[in-house]
Amino acid sequence: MQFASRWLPRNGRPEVTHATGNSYLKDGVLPHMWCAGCGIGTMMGALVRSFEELGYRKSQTVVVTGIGCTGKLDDYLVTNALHTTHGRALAYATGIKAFKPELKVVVIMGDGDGVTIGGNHFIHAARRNMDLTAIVLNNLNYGMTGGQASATSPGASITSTTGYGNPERDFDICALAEAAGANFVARTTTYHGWELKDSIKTALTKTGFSLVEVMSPCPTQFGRRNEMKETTAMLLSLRDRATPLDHYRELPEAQRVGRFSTGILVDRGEPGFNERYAAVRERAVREAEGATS
Ligand SMILES: Cc1ncc(C[n+]2csc(CCOP(=O)(O)OP(=O)(O)O)c2C)c(N)n1
Repeated sequence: MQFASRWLPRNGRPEVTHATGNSYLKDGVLPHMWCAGCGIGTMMGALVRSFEELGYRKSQTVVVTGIGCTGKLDDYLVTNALHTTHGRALAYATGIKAFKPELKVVVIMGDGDGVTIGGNHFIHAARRNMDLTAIVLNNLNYGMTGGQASATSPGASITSTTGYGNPERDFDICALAEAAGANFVARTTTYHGWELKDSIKTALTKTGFSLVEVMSPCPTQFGRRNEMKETTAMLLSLRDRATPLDHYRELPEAQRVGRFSTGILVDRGEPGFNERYAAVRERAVREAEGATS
């Protein structure tokens, strides 16, 4: 089965890609398990197209996931894969990349995995500027376990654990990554399929910690409780809320309510962990040899 090869980008300019990414999918795995309207399949399509366009070798690529609907993604791929524990995917990925810097390591997480139970690993992977690409699909709740509130469920939203409205405030995942030191941060949505593929592709080419936040409310658990009963309503909401960074910056505070900035939000280009670590190792070896000679 082939993914549709046409996307309608935000500016309405139709573009065509011949990349299907199909060679990175296991035979016979489609149709996938995700609910109708869920964006995880869209994200997987963007990821495998990016691999194809960048010519990623399967044997050199490792997709690391945690637990959750989003964490099921590695089941579909023929790359190396490591399905880890809830919230700890970045810790496993850090070990892989530190030991084998030549591998391309991509970490796929839900918002629960990535920044709720996994918040501490997330902060420190960004602080270390680990040479990883983290893709967080933000569906605004714990999808797999029944739609409980996560650290990204908006204040006042209705979830299975906040039946009268969420009293907590939500994380801005991109702001968190930026503050912690990530080299590259981008945000887009599953409505903007073409931009999604480009964001992932760009992130994969960066050194240091790169993050793509993919906004895609869970239609089954979150949408139906929060006035997005139909999948189309959810997609139109993504279309209307997503605001390119330049435009977002110009908006007065009051007009930012209900919107989020999209595009490349941070691009620092600082040395990543592997480069810094190699320099430290070299110095240590030099000094140790100097001490024994
Ligand atoms: C340590 C641990 N705590 C809790 C769970 C139960 N659990 C499994 S998936 C999940 C929620 C996943 O939510 P998220 O990471 O946002 O992914 P989604 O399913 O929404 O894609 C939870 C709480 C678990 N497997 N392990």
